[in-house]
Amino acid sequence: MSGNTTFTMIKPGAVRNGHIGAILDKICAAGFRIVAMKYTQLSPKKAGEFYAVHSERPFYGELVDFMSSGPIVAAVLEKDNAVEDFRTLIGATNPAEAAEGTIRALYATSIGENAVHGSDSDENAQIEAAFHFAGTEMH
Ligand code: FUP
Repeated sequence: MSGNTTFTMIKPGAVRNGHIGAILDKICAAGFRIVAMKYTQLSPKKAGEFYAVHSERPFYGELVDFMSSGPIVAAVLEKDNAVEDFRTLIGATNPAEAAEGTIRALYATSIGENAVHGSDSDENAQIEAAFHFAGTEMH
């Protein structure tokens, strides 16, 4: 059975370009409930830890630099079928391939600077939510 929790980050590019409000609007309009949220900045070390699964990939260095380059919004979201529905809402990793109207189609500038993160499994949603919000009460 699929879970009802996912985790997202509005990435530094989308924050710099002034899209926080529009992105949160789309998330809420799609029926997600924000149960925890913060405006924060990842250190290079924390960004490296978050994306450790990609540490052998050629884009890892750029990804870590980008994700630690400015403030982000991190949030835990609830909805039925949260992981899959959120990935549908954000669209493909590469904005050139993202379906029309998706958050990445609208606000991403490249595959590396693709506006938002969305967990890819229920298990990772729990791990990623804990990474940012361990000890925080969810409402
Ligand atoms: P997604 O689950 O859609 O966020 O995509 P991935 O887990 O495959 O990739 C995580 C992040 O790595 C992306 F958001 C951006 C970066 N990335 C690149 O910069 N280049 C690539 O070819 C693939 C991913």
